[in-house]
Amino acid sequence: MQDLPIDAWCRGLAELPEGGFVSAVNGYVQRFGVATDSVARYAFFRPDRYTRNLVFKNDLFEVLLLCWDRGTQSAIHNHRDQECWMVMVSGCLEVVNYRAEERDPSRGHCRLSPSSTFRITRKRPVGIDQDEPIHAVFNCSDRGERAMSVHVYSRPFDTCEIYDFVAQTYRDVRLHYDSVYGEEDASDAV
Ligand code: CSS
Ligand code: FE2
Repeated sequence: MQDLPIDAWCRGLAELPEGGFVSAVNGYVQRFGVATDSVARYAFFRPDRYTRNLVFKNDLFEVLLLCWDRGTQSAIHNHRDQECWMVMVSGCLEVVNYRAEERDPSRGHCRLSPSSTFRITRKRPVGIDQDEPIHAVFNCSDRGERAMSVHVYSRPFDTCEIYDFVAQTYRDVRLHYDSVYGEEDASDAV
């Protein structure tokens, strides 16, 4: 695997053909990693939650740098039926997948069961399995270090469903950027 600076990595993605984009990205993330020292201008951490930092966006896909401080994790969520790839820049993430056992949209009810767990490392980028689209993500880095991951979403989406495992409910939430092209976006930050 060859590491590229993040801006060159995004330009390479943008050159992939739109027809067959999914398999082209599968190959691309296996061949090219993101150089850790190239992401500093996009990296904003918060101690209480992970941050979403926009690096590149066109009609077909967006690239975000997600910054995971010690102990942070995502809610249980989905990706609106969009494709997602995750590439580690530093540290390690653990993904817990869930299966929807029963769902009643009329009352926002969904009962989940955990299905599988896996880790993403620099050597092992992953695509989210469209058959298991509900997941939560944890920073599982050794010695409680920070983690950074690059996420490709195709097509871009700005809402998702989040799930409450215990209450067996789910609802739509809007997704926000904490920074856009390296600028902290106070108006849009949650
Ligand atoms: N999908 C989450 C990150 S965990 S895969 C997000 O975009 O915020
Ligand atoms: Fe996700």
